[in-house]
Amino acid sequence: MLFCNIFLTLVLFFTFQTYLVESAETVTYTAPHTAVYENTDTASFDHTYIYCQPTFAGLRSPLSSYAVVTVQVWITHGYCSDLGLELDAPNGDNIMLTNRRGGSYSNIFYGTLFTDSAPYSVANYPYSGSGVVSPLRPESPFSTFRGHNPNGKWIFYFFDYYAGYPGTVSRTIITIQGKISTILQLIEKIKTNNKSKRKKSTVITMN
Ligand SMILES: [Ca+2]
Repeated sequence: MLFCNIFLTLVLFFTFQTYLVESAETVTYTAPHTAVYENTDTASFDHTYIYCQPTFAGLRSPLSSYAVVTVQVWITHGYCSDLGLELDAPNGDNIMLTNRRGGSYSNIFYGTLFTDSAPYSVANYPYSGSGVVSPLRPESPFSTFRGHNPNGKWIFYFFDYYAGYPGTVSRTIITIQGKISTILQLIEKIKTNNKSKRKKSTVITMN
């Protein structure tokens, strides 16, 4: 099995790869800490991989421990377990969003939002038919990227591991939200105040 995976990887890397065109992509900054990358290029792939390279700039670094990263994809595919999706951060950290999931069903990932807050993981969702499943947690959490500089070039890969049944991607959205929500900010403030009070109290007791 290991040999099989290595062989497939080698075949994929020596196969022609396509970059989703830059003219179809935009990055929108809605706040100093939030960026939305969207690529509407359409490309088909079978037994190869394609990719896009969003570049983010001006985000607060490092990503806070509350940062939320999500990815939404629109991929038509007749046999979804052919697929692998991988997101690489500028520092080289990477996670798999899906790795050979969805069995023989079609179009499971046509509109899927991958988010750490989804009730089901892509790995344990009870797939029982064709059609979009959303939202899903990725194979490894997006929180992997917290604590690192989000600015720079990210790479998002679309793999198709087996010949036959091509995939077609028509839209990709990657969102990085580094800003702490108002409620979380309030909770943090209360925690900080409580710690401060406890420290003062300890000092008084010792004196
Ligand atoms: Ca295929």
